[in-house]
Amino acid sequence: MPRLHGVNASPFVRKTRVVLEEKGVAYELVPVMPIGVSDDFRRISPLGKIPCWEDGDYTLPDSSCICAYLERKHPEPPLYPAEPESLGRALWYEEYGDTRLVEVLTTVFFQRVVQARIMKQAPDEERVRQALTDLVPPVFDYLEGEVADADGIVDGCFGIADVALASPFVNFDHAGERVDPDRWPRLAAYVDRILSRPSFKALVEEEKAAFGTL
Ligand SMILES: N[C@@H](CCC(=O)N[C@@H](CS)C(=O)NCC(=O)O)C(=O)O
Repeated sequence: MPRLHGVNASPFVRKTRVVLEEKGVAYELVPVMPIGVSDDFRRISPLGKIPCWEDGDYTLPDSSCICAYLERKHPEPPLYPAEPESLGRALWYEEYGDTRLVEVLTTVFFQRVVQARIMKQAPDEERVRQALTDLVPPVFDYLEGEVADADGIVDGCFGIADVALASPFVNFDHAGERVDPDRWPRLAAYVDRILSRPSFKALVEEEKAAFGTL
């Protein structure tokens, strides 16, 4: 059976697992914490990052590479638009989710969950406050103007863009934060809609049990 190396809390591992769930691909999750990784792991993931895919002799790091590979390997249901302009938009939102959104939302997650719950040290609430007041609002303002009242952000169809955009919001939720529906009503509804898909729900329950945030 193919193996996915990584741990749950990572928005990139979650993104890949949701794609695997949506496509109905069976796999084994091999726990790898991305700190001080072994030489063996670095051979299959040269940047030392999670996730990394392994199927027999074939190995592939990076969530975006793995998800694109899975799309070709298991085409149904399609998660990437066929039309060039739509595909371009989907890849842009995936990139935005993986970079800016992960950066601002996981700052809060790192302090409240990793630092406080896992490392048992006082969270830096000043950093959290700064993230929530300075970094998060411009990102949410942008997304509020982009999301649709539909199954997905690109052409109204659920796909890779929605998986990548919604995944970091699970970390935000673990940190006790949600999108304020009074300030960003379309974004709040969009995130709720995507995270209520069975593929996300099962993983989120598993994570909440592990983090004690149920
Ligand atoms: N672009 C990569 C990013 C992966 C990534 O940054 N993973 C984090 C965990 S959330 C990691 O492994 N960090 C360890 C490090 O940066 O050394 C992807 O999409 O898979």
